[in-house]
Amino acid sequence: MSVYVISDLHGCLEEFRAMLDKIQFSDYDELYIAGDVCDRGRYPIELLRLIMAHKNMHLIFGNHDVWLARYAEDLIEGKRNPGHLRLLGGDFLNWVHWNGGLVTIDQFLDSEFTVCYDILEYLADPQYYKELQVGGRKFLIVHSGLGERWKLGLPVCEYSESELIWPHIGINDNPYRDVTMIVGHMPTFLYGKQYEGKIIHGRNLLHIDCGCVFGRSLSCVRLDDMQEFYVSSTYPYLE
Ligand SMILES: [Mn+2]
Repeated sequence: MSVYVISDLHGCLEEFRAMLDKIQFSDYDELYIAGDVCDRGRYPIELLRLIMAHKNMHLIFGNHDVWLARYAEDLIEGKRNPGHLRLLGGDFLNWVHWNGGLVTIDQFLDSEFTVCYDILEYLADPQYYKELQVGGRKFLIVHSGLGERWKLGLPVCEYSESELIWPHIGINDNPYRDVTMIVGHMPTFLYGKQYEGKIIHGRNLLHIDCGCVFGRSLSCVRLDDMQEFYVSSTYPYLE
């Protein structure tokens, strides 16, 4: 049995399937997804349903998962009465227009009601971080890493939802000396050309969003031996 971590799938179903093949993922393994299953990529809802169908795949929420959770009920109402969606303002439009939500919304609205309600229920009990121990080593998995207060070294349970899903952290921003933090959220190429499509190793901190939906790669880490796996992206390369 092995424990894997992956992040920022963003609808990249083909790459995700290729990764499961590559790591030979089985019913005896566990996979933690460090947030952002939906939006931007081609198959967000199908991907989410694949994850929901596996009891050994665990979603830790990112900012994009929060958007879908927040608006799932409105989208169901919108299936019955399309005018309802026009009433939704600011943050909904921000998701639709600037954050790749349109493809998720479109596919959600095209799904059967039973599927929509399954998704609503699945997203109703969010996890924002996961602490675990594998092979004597302690890990903390959290979508963005910790917010501005990270230097205070507060226990992770003291941070608010938004501090765990929104900050853009530095390469070494981990206050915990004996805990390896694993984060996504910021595609690694944004930290510099030398990190294109690769995991960044900070101080006790792994940045694993390798920018699959931006045309780089999908990465996955096996916590038992810290081996890294990569799958090439099928998406266009975005500067
Ligand atoms: Mn994110």
